[in-house]
This record gives sequence, C-alpha cells and structure tokens, in this order.
Amino acid sequence: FSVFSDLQYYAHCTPIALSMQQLIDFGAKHRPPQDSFNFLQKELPVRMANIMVEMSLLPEVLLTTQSVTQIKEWYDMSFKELLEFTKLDPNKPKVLERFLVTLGNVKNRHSSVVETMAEGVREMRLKLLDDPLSEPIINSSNISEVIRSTAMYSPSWSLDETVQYFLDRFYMNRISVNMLIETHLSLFSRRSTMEEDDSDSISSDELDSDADVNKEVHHLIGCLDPRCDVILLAKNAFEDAKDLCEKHFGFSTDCQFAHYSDSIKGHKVKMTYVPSHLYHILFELFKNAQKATLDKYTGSPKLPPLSCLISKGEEDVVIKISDRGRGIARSNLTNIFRYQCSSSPTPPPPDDETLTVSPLSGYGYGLPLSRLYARYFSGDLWLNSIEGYGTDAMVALKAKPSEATEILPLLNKTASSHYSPHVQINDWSDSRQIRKRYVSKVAA
Ligand code: W6P
Repeated sequence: FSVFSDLQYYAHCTPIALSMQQLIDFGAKHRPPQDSFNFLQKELPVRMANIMVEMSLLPEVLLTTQSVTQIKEWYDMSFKELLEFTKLDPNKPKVLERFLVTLGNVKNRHSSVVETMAEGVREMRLKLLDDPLSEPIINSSNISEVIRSTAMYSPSWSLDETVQYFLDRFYMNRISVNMLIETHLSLFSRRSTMEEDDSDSISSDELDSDADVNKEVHHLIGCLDPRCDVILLAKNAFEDAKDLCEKHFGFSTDCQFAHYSDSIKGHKVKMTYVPSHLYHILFELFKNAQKATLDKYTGSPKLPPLSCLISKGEEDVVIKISDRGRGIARSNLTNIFRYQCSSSPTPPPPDDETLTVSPLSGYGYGLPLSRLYARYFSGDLWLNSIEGYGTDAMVALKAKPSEATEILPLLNKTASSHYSPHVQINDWSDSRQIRKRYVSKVAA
C-alpha cells in the first residue's frame, strides 16, 4: 500500500479496547513475552497514530505553538522507534530486550507531555490576547480527505470547546498508551521482578505517585491489583492530602469513613483496579474538599469534618467524598472541569510536580484528569453541589473486571460521513459516551 504512509495506515486501524479481565488473564496466565510483543508492536503504533492525526487537525493557533511542535516531535520519534520492531523477530531474546529498552525510552520521552500541552494552551491564549483576530474560524474544508473527525471540526464549536474536546481525547489516549507500556514493563522487565529499586524510572510519572505503596500493599498483575483495598487506599489518599494541607496552611480537617457492601466479608471493600489511578483520583478530591473547607472556615478553631462513603453494589463501586465548604454554583460546575478555566489567575509554572503534588490554588488539571482516570475503565466522576452548604464529589467504578473496559478515543474515518454530516458516528469506543456528550451540550 504505497499510497499510504505508515502514519495513515496505522491511523486507519481501530484501537482494541481491553477489559481488566483480559489484562488480568494475560498477566496471571504467564503468557510469554512474545504474545505481548506481538500485540503491542501493532497496538501502540495504532493508538499513537490515531491521536497524532487528530492532533494534526488542531486549529493553527494551537498547532503551531512551540510546545505542541515539541510534542509532535516526541510522538514522531516514538512512533518511528516502535515501527522498527515490525521487521524484527520476537523469538530472539535480543529483540525482546531491545523492546523493553525502547518502551522505557518512550515512557521517559513522554513523561512531561501533560505539562507541555498545558503550556501550549497558555501560549495559544497569549497569542489570542495579543491579536484576537487571529482566532481561527474553524473551517471544515481544512480536514484531510482521507481521515475526518467530524465532531472535532463541527463549525458550530468555539475554539474553547474544540480544545476541551481534543485535550480529553489526547490525555485519555496517553493514559491508555501508558497503561500498555507499564503493563509490559511490569510483567517482563527483569529489573521490576528482581529488584525493588527502580525508582529512577518511576519518579517522574504521575501514574506512579504511590509507587511505594504499590510495592508493599498491592498484589499487582501488571498495573492491576485484583484485590485492591478501596478503604485502605482512600484512607491513605486522605492522610496524604491532609498532611499537604497542614504543611501549606497550618490547618486541616478530619474525615469520617463509612462503607457498605452487600457481600460483606470482614471490613474491606475489594475490587480489581489500578491502585495508582484510584489514588490519584481520591487524593485530588480530598485536596479539593480540604481546600473548600479551609476557605470557608478561615481562622475558625473547629472545622466541619469531611465524610467519605464507600459502597460496593452489583455493578459499581461508588465513592462519595463530602465537604461542607459552601459548595459551588451550578453555573460554575462545568467550568471546574475545563482545562483552560479562565478564572485561574496565575497559571502554575510548568513544573513536573505542580500538577500532581500542590495544585492547592485554584483548579488546575487535577479534576479533568481525575475524571479521565475514572472514565478510562468505564467509570465516571462528577460533583453534586449544594450552593451555600457543601459539595459531594462522586466516583463510580465498575465492580466487575469483565465490565471495566477501556474507553478510547476513536478517529472517524468513514468516507461516507462526508456526505451525511448529520449522522452521528461514534468517536468513542463506548457508544454511551456520545449520548452523554450530546445531552450535556443540550443542557449547557
Ligand atoms: C468544592 C469544590 C470541589 C471540587 C472537587 C471536590 C470537592 C469540592 N468542594 O467546594
């Protein structure tokens, strides 16, 4: 197929969404590294190419920023490195060894993509402030003949909506690629099975912020813990958020934990999950709840405690974190999930740690990213707020590993969409997503 470049070829392939059950089966059955190699050697380029092409469709103001240019170079390089392996024989130990090294390199190369993309969005906003007329009119004739992503370039969308749509998809793609890489490294790298101390390769990535906890407490198969102790993890996340708050403000409040489970055995709620993702989500929510409480009760000696309810049902594990920090107005509820929330006065410096460790001032990327982590395996995250009183932050996760399936952005490439722009085509691997988005747009 010489008409197609490699990029176009792989972008035309549909990513394969895996369930937690499949990931567990693969790891627990000790399948040979060749099997994983064969899968990843195609799937990684497919997932990368899908998002690379989508990135190339971005409006010029963002596409031509220095940061996005840098990110494109990283993706080009990694894509090329991974393609090398299509010609190689995985039955040679040397090849498998090199594959591990390449995956490690790719992971490190992309470790600051979130911050760099955030910087790109800031660059774009500065450009627009300088010259508001440069705001592009999003023109559907820009779209490549071969591949089109209908919704993204819907002419009725503002630049804001387009950027939000893209970043959700871009970061979700990145979470999924990281997941595949981490799984292979964790199952097959000699270092991770023989030694404990591989902190060098871990420290820079937000996925592994609780790597120490992982080692001691979790029974990891790849990145998944089939017996993840939700209550223990929530308590750890709470304590860490509390310590951080204490350090920053000299105050913090407590939390009352409660749990409920139909099939209760002892005092635990267990499920299959990625502990680092769940920790990331809960740490973020506890920080926000602490912050809201402190903001309302500055100087007051007695702070109303948070509460955390964890319930395991048939279908979902639901976690509710409540604060009495005055709540949020309905009109502001969607804003706090925006990547370019205009109310954030001073953007944090593009420092590795700011996004994961100390976004106590304003809402950074913490909430939208946490929602992506929840949605990644078919869960969700949302807020119910009672303005004047307080906020309930809710997380629902699939209780059954067979139902916890990756939600991946898909690139639409159906030529027919060109002729029937009103037909809705799924651009997420889960058809419910598009309905959700449609409903939220109508509501907005
Ligand atoms: C607030 C705002 C917020 C966001 C996320 C979680 C909890 C809370 N509480 O007031």
